[in-house]
Amino acid sequence: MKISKVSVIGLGYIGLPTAAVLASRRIPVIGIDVNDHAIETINRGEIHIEEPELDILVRAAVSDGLLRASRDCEPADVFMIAVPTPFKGEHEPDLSYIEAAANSIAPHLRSGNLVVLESTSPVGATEQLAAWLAAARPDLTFPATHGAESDIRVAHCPERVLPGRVLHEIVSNDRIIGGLTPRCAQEARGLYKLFVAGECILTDARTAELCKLTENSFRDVNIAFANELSLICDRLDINVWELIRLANRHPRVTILQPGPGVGGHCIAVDPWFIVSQAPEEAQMIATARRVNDAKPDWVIAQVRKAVDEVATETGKQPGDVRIACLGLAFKPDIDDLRESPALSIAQALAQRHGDKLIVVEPHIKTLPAALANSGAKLVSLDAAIDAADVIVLLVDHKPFKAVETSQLRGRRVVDTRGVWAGR
Ligand code: SAJ
Repeated sequence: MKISKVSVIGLGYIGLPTAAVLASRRIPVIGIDVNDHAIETINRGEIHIEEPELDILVRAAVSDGLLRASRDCEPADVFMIAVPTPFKGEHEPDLSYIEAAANSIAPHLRSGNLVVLESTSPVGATEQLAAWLAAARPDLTFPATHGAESDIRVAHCPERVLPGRVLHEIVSNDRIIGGLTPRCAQEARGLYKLFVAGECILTDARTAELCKLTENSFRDVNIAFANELSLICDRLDINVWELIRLANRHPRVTILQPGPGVGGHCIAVDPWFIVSQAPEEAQMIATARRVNDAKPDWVIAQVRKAVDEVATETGKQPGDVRIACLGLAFKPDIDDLRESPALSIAQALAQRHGDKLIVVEPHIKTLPAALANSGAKLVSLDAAIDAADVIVLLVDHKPFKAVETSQLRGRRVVDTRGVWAGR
């Protein structure tokens, strides 16, 4: 298949780097998004998200005329869908963004086109996507009815990149490509081979869907184990960071790190897709989700305990004790606040402490809406350490790691990431 133009639907954390990397391989790309701010920013050659080196790539792609963003879809050889797949209600997957993408692509489809779903999806979503396209375009044939001879090829190739390392991993990671037919998978491999140095391994779409969910569930279960250990250690008065360091000296033990909870739009979401499709079987996956989801409340209780101790020692009212939250992002050295446990902890503390809460987040310029009218203030790291009675380390951002423990003298510290407590 000749690929002379690719359309990427969804210009977020996955779609924009994918579009930029394709453009860097001299493939003309049009990016489609519903967010006007994103479109305008990209068309100026700038970026609306933070990801190392992405700005350089986007600037070059736009100035070379190889990347353009728009609200409106147009004909292309390949359509790559990278839209969100959140959950709704009782953790059931919400495919409405994929459906909207299908509706925007459908009028522009031509025989010979390839449609690839990159969004993390429940099992069956790729078949559903093809069904939506087929319903909108009865004049074209699709794999469900015409197999290898179909006019339109549809495949799932789940993204697997780690925020903060996207541009490296987008090229170096192996890719799992699941086709609705083997021919669909082979054509999709032709696309990925344009920029992927890792191996492209072919399978069917349903296996590829569950493969991605499995990877993130595996990580979630392992983080839940670490988080549970942190509770056990607190109960038994043992330093969990030292414990894990020592246990990991065993040649077959690799325990992850406890934290304030699991955030982001992937690991805190995807395991629920498995639970919702196999609720009776997915016992451990569901329990891990609950363990990780309960961690922020445990941290809040730890902070309350520290606040009460300060209040007793100083004679202050607990509501007057000054708390500094270090970090709001869902993981270190990024600006992404989505599903961030750090943000939900700060929000809960702001409800009680209002203007006595100070926040440090080096990756943002203004407080997010969740904290905007709470009285909380965004300050510098030094100002926060100076002013706080209780310091709550929520994210292991680089500047926080550089703080000397001597600077913390006289303050209560709740260190959810082991930055100082683990030294
Ligand atoms: N976390 C811990 N302890 C750890 C590791 C992580 O508490 O030892 C927390 C982080 O702080 C964060 C959350 O887990 O709140 C998730 O962070 P992460 O770095 O594990 O993963 P994500 O969500 O940034 O990216 C994951 C990756 N999946 C796997 O590693 C299996 C990535 O490769 C996927 O592409 C991405 O999900 C996705 O988009 O699905």
